[in-house]
Amino acid sequence: MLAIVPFTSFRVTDERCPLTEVLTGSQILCRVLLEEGVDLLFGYPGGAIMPFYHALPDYPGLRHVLVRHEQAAAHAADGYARATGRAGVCVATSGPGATNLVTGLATAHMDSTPVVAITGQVPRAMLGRDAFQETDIIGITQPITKHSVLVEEVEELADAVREALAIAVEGRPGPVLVDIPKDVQQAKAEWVDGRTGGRAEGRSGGQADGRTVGNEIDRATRLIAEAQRPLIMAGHGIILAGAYEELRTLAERTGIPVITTLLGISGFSESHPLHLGMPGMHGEVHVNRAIQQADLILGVGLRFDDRVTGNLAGFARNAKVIHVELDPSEIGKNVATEVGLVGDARTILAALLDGVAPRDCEAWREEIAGFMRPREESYRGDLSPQGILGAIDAASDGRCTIVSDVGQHQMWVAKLFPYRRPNTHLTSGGLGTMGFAVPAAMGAALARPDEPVWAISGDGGFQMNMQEMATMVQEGIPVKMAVFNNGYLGMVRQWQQFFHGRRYSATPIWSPDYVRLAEAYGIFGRRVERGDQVADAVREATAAPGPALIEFLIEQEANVFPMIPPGASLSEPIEGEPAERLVPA
Ligand SMILES: Cc1ncc(C[n+]2csc(CCOP(=O)(O)OP(=O)(O)O)c2C)c(N)n1
Repeated sequence: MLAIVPFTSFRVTDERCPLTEVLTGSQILCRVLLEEGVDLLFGYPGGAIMPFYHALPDYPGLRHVLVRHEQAAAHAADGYARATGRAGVCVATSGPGATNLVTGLATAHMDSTPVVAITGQVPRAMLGRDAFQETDIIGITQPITKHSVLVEEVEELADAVREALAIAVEGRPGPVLVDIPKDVQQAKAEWVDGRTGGRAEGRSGGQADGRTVGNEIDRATRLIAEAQRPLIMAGHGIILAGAYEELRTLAERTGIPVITTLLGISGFSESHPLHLGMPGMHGEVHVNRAIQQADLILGVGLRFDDRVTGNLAGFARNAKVIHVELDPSEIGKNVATEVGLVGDARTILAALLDGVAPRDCEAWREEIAGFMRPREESYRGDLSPQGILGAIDAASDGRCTIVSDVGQHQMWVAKLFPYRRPNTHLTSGGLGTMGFAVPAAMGAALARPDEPVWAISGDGGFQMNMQEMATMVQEGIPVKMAVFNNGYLGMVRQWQQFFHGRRYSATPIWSPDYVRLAEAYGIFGRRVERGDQVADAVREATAAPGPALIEFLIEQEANVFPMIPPGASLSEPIEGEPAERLVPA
């Protein structure tokens, strides 16, 4: 076959001599991305990144998805990363393009997901002169990235990109930004056998794993053996480490009930008899009571953040804490820790399994069962979140990924969907970013082409990134979208009802006609007003070949219960409509 070689100063030498080419920075960038296994980019072009976009068509192995807003590129890369465990890559131009990525990078940073952002920058000679579309994106993103670099020489570009992709995924994952001045993208360098020289030695450092020593494991196994009321609290680290089997085996061997935090959901099957539910602000009453009664909490891969603990002074006062965490700075940060086990959740759980003797916690589980009560939600009528989520589960034969936005629906999606398969619940936990679901679902859908991916949003969050329907149509990304339309920024309205004397300031929100909107994009659209319409609409949307949008007109003033008021402890839940708790605004 005839190979067509683009004209470069291209020199073929005999076998003993290295193959040397002269490439532009942009070509080097494309090559390195491909070599490192990247095949998908979410981005948006502009002046300072044009040399890269000029080179891109020569590398058909790099699929580029043109988003409609750079925030969506970052969230889509994040959704892809969460679904695959690989780095998601997004691209933007300098100035406004780069700053539009910021919310997405902060989201990835808070939830430890590996996103690599590649930004164009003004030419080196213009740096620091307030040039057109110049922003110090390195400075802006420093606190919300794991690492960032301004590439000052084309010879450094290849290693900078390799390093970025490696740093994003290794240890505790997180976002990395590579800022590349336009003239570095245009500059040429010799490319010798896949390298540009420079720092070919690679990087040193990185997080060593398994730093936990044996006697700490022994102390932990002893505490597990002695505890009368132990709980496992499983966080995102279970999913990031793929520690599903180890977690299940540990739970089954000891009979210890498992709590999954918002980001730990789908780390442990919800149909497992040892699964208890979600803790914290909107956690189940029996879960929070179990925490308050526990004498041991084995926290795995989580931060003990304030949404989980409530008022720290009143959190799990009878419990000793064993904290398994890859990032040592998390240990002891929020809760006092008896034993800190530093390392990857899978490695540490495997080490614990070596030492943990079989036992059961039947009496304790019975005690917890006594805390359970029928779920009380405040929606009236038959169009309930539970019914909608059940229909979504049924229409996909239990094989779908749910990406939720932020608000009341997020809590319903967290608590009411029966997650049975690993890593099938994606949401913005730490930053709580409205607008996340739709673009993140695009990334997840491209990562999981063989199953339905549902973006579930409120009418507020959906309107923050609904422009991405155009991306889905142009790129053939079959995201199924559910809008829980209650006519309010529901979660804020709920706080106004409970704590601000029902003063609904700036929370009623108008929506367009979503069915006609779907029509305008040429996609399937339905409005569901009654419970008896739910199953058909969901089935049809699932079967529709491309993206699909369903608007569910849900109860307008339904509330999420239970709720721990801000500043209160887990022992002080609001369990129903709180008329007597109203306080003046
Ligand atoms: C970008 C962003 N802005 C503001 C908020 C604050 N906030 C949290 S929940 C919420 C209301 C969400 O309303 P909606 O999307 O309609 O969902 P619902 O709560 O009604 O289910 C708001 C405004 C946020 N989390 N993110």
